[in-house]
Amino acid sequence: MKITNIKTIVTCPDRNFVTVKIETDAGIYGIGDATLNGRELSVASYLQDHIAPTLIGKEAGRIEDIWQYLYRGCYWRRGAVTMTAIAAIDTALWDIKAKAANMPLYELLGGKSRDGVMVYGHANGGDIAETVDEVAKYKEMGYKAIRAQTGIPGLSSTYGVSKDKMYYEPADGNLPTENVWSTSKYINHVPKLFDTLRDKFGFDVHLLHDAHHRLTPQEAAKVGKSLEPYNLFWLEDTVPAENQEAFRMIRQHTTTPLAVGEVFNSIWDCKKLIEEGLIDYIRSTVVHAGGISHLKKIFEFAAMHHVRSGSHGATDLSPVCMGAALHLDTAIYNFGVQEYMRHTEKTDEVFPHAYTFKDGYLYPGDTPGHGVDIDEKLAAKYPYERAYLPVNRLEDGSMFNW
Ligand code: KDG
Ligand code: MG
Repeated sequence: MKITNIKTIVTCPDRNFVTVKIETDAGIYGIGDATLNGRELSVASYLQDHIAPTLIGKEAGRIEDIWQYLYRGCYWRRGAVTMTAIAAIDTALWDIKAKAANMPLYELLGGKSRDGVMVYGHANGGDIAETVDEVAKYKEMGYKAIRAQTGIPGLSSTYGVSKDKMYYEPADGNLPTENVWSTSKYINHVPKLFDTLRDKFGFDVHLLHDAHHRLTPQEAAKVGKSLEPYNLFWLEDTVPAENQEAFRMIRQHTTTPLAVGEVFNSIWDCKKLIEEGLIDYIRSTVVHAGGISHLKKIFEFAAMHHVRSGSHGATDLSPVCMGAALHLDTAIYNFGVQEYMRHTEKTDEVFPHAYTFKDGYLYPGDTPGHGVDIDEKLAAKYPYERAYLPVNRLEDGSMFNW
């Protein structure tokens, strides 16, 4: 089965998504997500201008060889744009292989290790009372795990606290929005949120929190320690993990479980974090970490070191990524949790999918492949709209500096 055509589809049904579609001479096609929030067109060009011409005529079933060809063959290894493009090709090829075998993808990845995939949703409010109301809504919908974020008194906006409640869209504006951040204000406020939530909802629901890479190691250690009485499922993205050693300091001072990895694109971003047991959850996902082939290797390496998966699943990762991630989540044995921010109705119409939500779990469905498709005609109705992720400054006007 040879690759005959590769299309890159850019569409904006409420937000931008990039999708790659690989067609074969057997009439089977596969699709992969290539969305990189705020940098979508760079990946589209990488796919269309650089990758597509090299793969026409190649054997579609040689997934590992094509992965290595794209990773090693281009000389310029890694990087978010490259790895997102490779991920999209890899996902589409796994989709083709599973469709050709007439099997849901999880069967090719080793079969089911679990029946359903526990997911967490985002409850966020401008203040603690509003966040409490949002957590109550997620509980009513059946969620077993809920991420809680709140605005910080004295700061006019906080990244991760969106106006939309059921979707999470941090990208906006024709030019980047600028947010102001104060760690001291945050550190004093966040334990109050979890104190109120545990008081109101007890300890039967998993609570998670994301610090969005805003802390120094010392500050992260302090936040982790202050949240210990509330028994969090995890504390996410405390420090930017470019310096993996920084997690040693946090680890020594707190037993709050640590999660990181949504911006990682390769095993080399987390090798030390995993092998030294500095984290509890690795949050990389299919679209940004080299596709199913590479993410599976990361998760298997993590399994050897008591680290579980917790894949990123914000609204800016398309339903194609979600579908693929759910098959991998279903197959691996060291699964932890899967993030699930719902997509808007318009997005779901463009990407019909087999996965379903019930009672706090997602189910990938049994459709051959990863179970997600793209309606190209509908997609063509929504042209790309420029949007950026916000920039952070400190109260003195300087760029956020760690
Ligand atoms: O594009 C960036 C978002 O996906 C990110 O801010 C979401 O932190 C996030 C999360 O945990 O979902
Ligand atoms: Mg995050």
